Amino acid sequence: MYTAGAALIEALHEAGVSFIFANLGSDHPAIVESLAEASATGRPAPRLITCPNEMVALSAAHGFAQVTGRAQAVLVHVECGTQALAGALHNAAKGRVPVLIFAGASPFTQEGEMRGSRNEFVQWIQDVFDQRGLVRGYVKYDNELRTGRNIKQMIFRALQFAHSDPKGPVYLMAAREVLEEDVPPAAASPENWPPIRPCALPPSEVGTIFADLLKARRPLVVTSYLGRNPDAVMELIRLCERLAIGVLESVPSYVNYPADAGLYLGNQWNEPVQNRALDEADFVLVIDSDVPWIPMINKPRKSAAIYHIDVDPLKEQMPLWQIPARLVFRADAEEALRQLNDYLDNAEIDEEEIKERSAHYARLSKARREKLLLAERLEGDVITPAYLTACVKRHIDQDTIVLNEGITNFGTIIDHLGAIRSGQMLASGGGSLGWNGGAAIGVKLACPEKTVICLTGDGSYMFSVPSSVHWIARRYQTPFLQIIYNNRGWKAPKFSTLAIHPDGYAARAARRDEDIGVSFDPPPDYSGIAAASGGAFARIVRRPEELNPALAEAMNAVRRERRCAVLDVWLAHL
Ligand SMILES: Cc1ncc(C[n+]2csc(CCOP(=O)(O)OP(=O)(O)O)c2C)c(N)n1
Ligand SMILES: [Mg+2]
Repeated sequence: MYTAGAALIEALHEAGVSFIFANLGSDHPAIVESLAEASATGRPAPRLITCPNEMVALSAAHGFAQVTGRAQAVLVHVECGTQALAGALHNAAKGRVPVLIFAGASPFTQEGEMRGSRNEFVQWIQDVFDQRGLVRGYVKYDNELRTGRNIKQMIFRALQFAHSDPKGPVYLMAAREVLEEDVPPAAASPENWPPIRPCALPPSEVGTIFADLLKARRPLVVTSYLGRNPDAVMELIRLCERLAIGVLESVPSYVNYPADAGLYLGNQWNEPVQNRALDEADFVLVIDSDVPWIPMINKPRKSAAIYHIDVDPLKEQMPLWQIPARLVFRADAEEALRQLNDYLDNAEIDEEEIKERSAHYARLSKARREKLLLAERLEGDVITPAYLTACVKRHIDQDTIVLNEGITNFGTIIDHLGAIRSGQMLASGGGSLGWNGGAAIGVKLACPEKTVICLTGDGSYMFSVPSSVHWIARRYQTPFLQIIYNNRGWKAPKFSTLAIHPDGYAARAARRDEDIGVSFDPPPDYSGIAAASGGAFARIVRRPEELNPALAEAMNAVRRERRCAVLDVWLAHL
């Protein structure tokens, strides 16, 4: 016999969970006790990472899963800790990232009827009617463990949900009495709850897609998160190169195509302009994208043949969604692209047409890269986001992973990083700010041999709870470099207001350099926060000539001294 808490830890270990990102409370004695026992007796168990903030804990599990595909555990305190997961839960859900969240629940007995019965005042305060309801809009599966006797089965089933496409967070909770229950070991094995195998296209439809594709003069792929699977990128390259199909990324959260390829036509974000490649396209294959374009201003022409392949084509968590696709498929990008590539082996292809098209896209792509190079030139004595990113790029090797939470500089960062390897750049995939610091910890725990660099807005740095992040980073030795694109405030909400009220009071006030509620003047000492909480190398960079020496020192701190570095780089005021 052992406790249900011990069975839970054993189940996590057996399921391949390496880390428990934990913020503890009165609900966790059985778990803390069984981890201490495992450590004392040499029994294998996941490693507990103490996380002073829940959002950071979940962001760390998010980053870990993005680079490994594997859900880690996040342990939080009853309903309070669940609430404190905050926007990180939104990010994991929207980014379709697998994570297992476990929360305790207030004990359900109050007179010592069972081990674990209430003995602290707060257990009356923290008892709520619908704890699982707090997360239900964001998790793929939620349940309460009512006995320790099938706790392993329940953990394996929750992980099966988390790891099956569309992937996402799952939530389990259990009261203290349940976790304290003495239970016999259960003969359950995670192999009996395998994730669902990837879906393919119906074979009869592959020819239908090709009928339009082979007729097209300007075929285009639009994608955002296909690159979460590097093998899907390989298949996409094979298809696009064979048929000379252009590739446009839309708010990419992964590297979906090598940026130096002649078929790569760049990325789009919120720009209120019609994208030329999208306008010219007569065939558009949307693969794995939540927002392939924003149709008010930017969309394909009416006559374009649009096909849509996605792990989540219905966008089941989005109340409003539609693109005018002829056919829609729920399929795994790698599988579907491989089917298309196999079909291609026997298709009749007009090689002249392909030559013409390759040359056309290569011209567009070259012009784009030349324009980007021009933008990287420094003029005057203000550091521009393009210049900054180009300087960072010089420090990036094949073992570097960049985390992008650049907000209004998101697209600029992608443009000027010019990532060419899948996995080299990640974004959260969600819309709740503050992912980057925690995610860097998770990425570094998953890939200790990689260099991790976060590029973040100043607002997003504050959202990321840097005091917690840098304390964890030092404690668990996950050094990374964080570069703050400091425009002294929130530029995005200013853009939003000016887009709707271009000549209103706010716009006029902004033109007079008055604050409309978005400025951080006087700004905090951002890098000082990291130095104080985690001993990070800290530097403020205000002038262009200071940038490269500071970058070199910061890289040295991360790679040689193995400590975090934060560069607070001042850009033009928002
Ligand atoms: C948790 C959360 N709160 C608020 C917002 C709204 N929001 C979107 S962008 C933004 C500004 C971010 O500031 P910063 O990181 O400095 O980037 P900048 O806009 O200056 O480029 C805000 C507040 C959000 N997306 N998420
Ligand atoms: Mg800012």
